[in-house]
Amino acid sequence: MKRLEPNILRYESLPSTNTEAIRLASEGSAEGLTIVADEQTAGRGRLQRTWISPRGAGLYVSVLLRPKMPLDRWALITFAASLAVSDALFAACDVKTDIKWPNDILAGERKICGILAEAIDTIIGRAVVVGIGINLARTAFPQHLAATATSIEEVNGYPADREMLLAQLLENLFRWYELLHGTTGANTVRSAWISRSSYAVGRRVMISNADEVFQGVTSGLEEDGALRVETETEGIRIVRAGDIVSIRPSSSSPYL
Ligand code: BT5
Repeated sequence: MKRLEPNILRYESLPSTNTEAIRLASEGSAEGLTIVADEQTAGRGRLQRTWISPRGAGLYVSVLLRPKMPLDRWALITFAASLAVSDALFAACDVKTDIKWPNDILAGERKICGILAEAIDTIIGRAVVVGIGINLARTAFPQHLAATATSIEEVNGYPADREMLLAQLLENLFRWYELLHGTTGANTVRSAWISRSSYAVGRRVMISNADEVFQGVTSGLEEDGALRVETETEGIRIVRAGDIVSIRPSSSSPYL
C-alpha cells in the first residue's frame, strides 16, 4: 500500500472539522483530505458531547480515510490514531502520554486529546473521518473541565509549534494506517496500544454505558478493540460502547 499524502485545507473557523470533512467526503473527495481549523464553534465528541475548541488554543483536525481492509478491522482505526497522537506528541513536543480506552490521550492523567472516528457512506463507497483535537495552549477551560483537561503548554510550560505537531501527526497517522492494512496489522496495532495504555490490563475501572455502571479489572482487548473487563459476579464482560469513569488514582471526571 502506498503511503498517503495529505491534502490540507485550512479554515479560520468552522462549526466542526469532522462535519466539513464528512460533507466533502460525501461529494467524493479523495482519501488524505485533511481539514484544519483555528477554532470550532460546534466541536463534537462522542454521543453529542461538546469538544471545547477555542481559537488558537488547539489543533483541530479531521482526516478522510477510505480503508481497503475488511470491515471488522475498521474499529481499530481509532486505536491506530491514538498511537499516532502518542507518537506525534512525543516527537514534536516531548510529551509522554497514556491512552485511556477507547479514545482519550492523557498527560499526567488529564485529557490532552480526544479522537472521534465516524464512518460514513459516500458516493464512492464507505469511508471514515478521523477527527483529532489536541489542546495546545493553556485556556480557561470551563469549570467542569478544569480538573480533568490539560494542554501541551501546561505540561511543558510553553505552547507547542502547531505546524510541527500537525506534520508529525499526519506522518504517524498514515504510517499506523498503512500498518493496519498489512496481514498482521490488527495484531500489531492492538499490541502496541496495549503496551502504551495503563488502562489495558490489570486496572480496576468503573464502566459507564447507556444502561448501567459496573466495576471490574481490565483484561486486554477483543479482536475489534472492545475492552475486556473481569467482573466479580459475571466473569469477563466485553465493552463495545461506554466510558471508563473515575476510580482512584485518577480524578473524578467521567471523561478522564
Ligand atoms: C472525544 O469525545 O474526546 C472526541 C473529541 C474529538 C474532537 C475533534 S476536534 C476535531 C474534530 N472535529 C470535531 O468536531 N471533533 C473532532 P468524548 O470521548 O465523547 O469526550 C468528550 C468529553 O471530553 C466532553 O464531554 C468533555 O467532558 C471533555 N472535553 C471537551 N472538550 C475538551 C477539551 N478541549 N479538552 C479536554 N477535555 C474536553
